[in-house]
Amino acid sequence: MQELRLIWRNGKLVDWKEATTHVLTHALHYGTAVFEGIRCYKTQKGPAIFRLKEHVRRLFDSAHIIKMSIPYTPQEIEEAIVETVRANEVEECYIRPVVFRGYGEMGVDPSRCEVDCAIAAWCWGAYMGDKALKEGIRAKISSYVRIYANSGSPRAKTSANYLNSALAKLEAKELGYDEAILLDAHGFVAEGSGENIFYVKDGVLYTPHPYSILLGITRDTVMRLAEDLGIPVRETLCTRDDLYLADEAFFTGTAAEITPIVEIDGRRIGEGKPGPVTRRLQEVFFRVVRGDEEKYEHWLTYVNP
Ligand code: PPE
Repeated sequence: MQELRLIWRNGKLVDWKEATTHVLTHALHYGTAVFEGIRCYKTQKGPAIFRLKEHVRRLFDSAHIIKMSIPYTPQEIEEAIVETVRANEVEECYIRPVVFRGYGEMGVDPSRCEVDCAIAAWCWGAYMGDKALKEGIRAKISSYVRIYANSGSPRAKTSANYLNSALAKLEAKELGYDEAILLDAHGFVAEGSGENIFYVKDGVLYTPHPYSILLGITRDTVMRLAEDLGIPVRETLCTRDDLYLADEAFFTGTAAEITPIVEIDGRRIGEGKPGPVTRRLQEVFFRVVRGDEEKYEHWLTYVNP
């Protein structure tokens, strides 16, 4: 990781190396944390944070689900995020707000542990490498089932959920694939270890129904861009066969952006290379996040207005 200079911690900016925590922090033992991943892109008007409000809203929603009260208002967190990027003087970065049950009492019950907040940022290029964005990646249906709505909370971006993701990712990589695709408890396609998934069939763009997935902000962005481009979009129950027989497939996420999938379980997807709909959406997406599409400028928060 390329370190930056400052991290926001409970209301003030501290030195990168000083943003530490006790080994008996509740979240470290029990996963009681919520976080966000947000990108800030270089634009003609300086660094701009993409869909800041929506990310902060999801942070508060995640905290609400796990009954953790954030001791700041959403507006204060938004301002702190902007301040963190500004203070680090970067043109582009990935931003990681994290709110967690801190040091206090051991035992599963989190209620007597203080709520600790931090916002860090670092420079993070293409999630699976530049080649992945251009040429696509190979994915494997995981043997791990995506956590389902009554055993965790797929809708909340909690740290605890990411053991499920980490196990799936490790398995996929050990088997020689780049990424995992997790099915839900009913056997329908859910999402990647850190991405939502889409596929194209006969000109229609499909994505799994919202029940067992993190409702991605990039997913929402892509659905809106597709609609505006006149591409029909459907949320659906989707099986692995739907993926095998798709004309195109891709992952979306803040980190992964729009990453084409060209092979699943040893089966070529479409022509085995990023398809025209995927490429078109990638093109528009990168114009939007870099502030080159006026129509979507309201999604950008300029760091130095
Ligand atoms: N599903 C999962 C499980 C997920 O982790 C992400 C984001 C998404 C969907 C897409 O959500 P959105 O970023 O709002 O479009 N994963 C974050 C963390 C990745 C990591 O390795 O850390 C991210 O992309 O920032």
